[in-house]
Amino acid sequence: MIDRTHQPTIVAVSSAPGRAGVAVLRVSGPQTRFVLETTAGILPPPRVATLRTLRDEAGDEIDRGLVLFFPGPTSFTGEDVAEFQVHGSRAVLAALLRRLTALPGVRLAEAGEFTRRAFEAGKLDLAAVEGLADLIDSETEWQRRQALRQMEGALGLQAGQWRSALLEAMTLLAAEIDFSDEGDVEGPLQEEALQIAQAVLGSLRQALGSFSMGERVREGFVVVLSGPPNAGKSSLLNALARRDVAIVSPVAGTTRDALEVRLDLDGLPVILIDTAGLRESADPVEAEGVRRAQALVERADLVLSLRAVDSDPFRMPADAATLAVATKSDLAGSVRPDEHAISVANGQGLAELLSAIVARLRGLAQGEPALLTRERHRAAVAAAIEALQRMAASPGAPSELLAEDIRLAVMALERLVGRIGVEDVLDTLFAGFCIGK
Ligand SMILES: Nc1nc2c(ncn2[C@@H]2O[C@H](COP(=O)(O)OP(=O)(O)OP(=O)(O)O)[C@@H](O)[C@H]2O)c(=O)[nH]1
Ligand SMILES: [Mg+2]
Repeated sequence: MIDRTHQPTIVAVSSAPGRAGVAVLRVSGPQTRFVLETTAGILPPPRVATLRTLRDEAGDEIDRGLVLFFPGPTSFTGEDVAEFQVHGSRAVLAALLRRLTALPGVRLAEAGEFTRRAFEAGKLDLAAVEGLADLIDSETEWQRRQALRQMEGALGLQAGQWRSALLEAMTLLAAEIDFSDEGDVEGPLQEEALQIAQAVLGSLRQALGSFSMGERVREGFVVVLSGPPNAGKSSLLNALARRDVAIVSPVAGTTRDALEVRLDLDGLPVILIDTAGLRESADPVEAEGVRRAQALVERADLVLSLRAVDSDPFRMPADAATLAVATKSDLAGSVRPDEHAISVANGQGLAELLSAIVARLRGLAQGEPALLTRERHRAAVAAAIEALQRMAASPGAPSELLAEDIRLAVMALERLVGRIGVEDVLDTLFAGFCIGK
């Protein structure tokens, strides 16, 4: 345990900045009781919201509000924690912060410092901290569910199960090494260890399979609008965004730069990207736009391939990652059976197109929220898989060698939950939190 008695006590506004009915100010550290007693009178009973008048050093009233005291170690950070729920005005918060930070041993918190202390006290593992960060950033229902599950420790729990199974296999191999005489063939204990490793390997592979979905839900599904000039791509972007984002005009080649909007489609986070109309162009700027459009199509999760009903219907091949869309259905023309007919002019087919997009993206998902959501998770699990695959491919090899592969796999899992090799990850992660988290 680290000695925290001389750690500074930190204070920060934990609610969003700006005017609000109520704002929350948090305090954590050894001076918390003193902070409460000097500003809010006698210490309130633990975990009971208590109405108090908050006073400055001259005894003048700053505000009235609810005060809560969470004694350590059963608090968020593991230290003594206090919460002030006061009126959410700039002046109240400024006066209260001035008062608190003037007390000895108290200073303003740095970004993510509350969560960092919680992590250091063992209240959250690294994956849970990442889940908390994602939950605070979550904008759609799928993001919320995935982040919540991770914050509640689903990945940490699973990693712990993998790890203890592997440690059991390691023990078996150690016994095998102890009991076997020189020149002996490797025996039943090694066999048993290999079986355990195989089972863990299967489970790791399954988790790895959820990564691409986890990453998509965290970062957003990329849906690209593609097609010839004047197909109505920018018009559709504006209609789906319900905002006038992109310039629309009858001039072919209007859009050059890719424009993106973030949408919440039935709980799925989507990054919808409008691109330049595809055609040969002598204009270097337009040609660059077309090149970028093609590159975006390559990395899209779903491409909406647009053409106007009054254009040649057989020009555009569609594939699995494409939805064919016939635009301007209010005009005379033809629609192929595989096309979704829409009109931005009269709204026809837009709701159906949205449902089709959601159905396609949902089809990429398995039922449960994904376990792996970041490149860091993928890399750690892939490293564990690599080590165990090597082991599984060498039955009968000296148990010392197999034990080394298990050790490497266990190390990878320790990195996953942040037991080792965390400093650089922590610095970037906590820097991404706001002050007061
Ligand atoms: N009648 C009708 N006209 C439409 C519809 N959608 C778009 N248009 C018109 O078609 C023209 C081209 O629309 P845009 O949305 O700019 O087409 P685009 O595909 O973005 O074109 P580029 O950016 O040049 O590649 C504009 O004059 C729009 O008003 C529609 O549903 N019905
Ligand atoms: Mg356009």
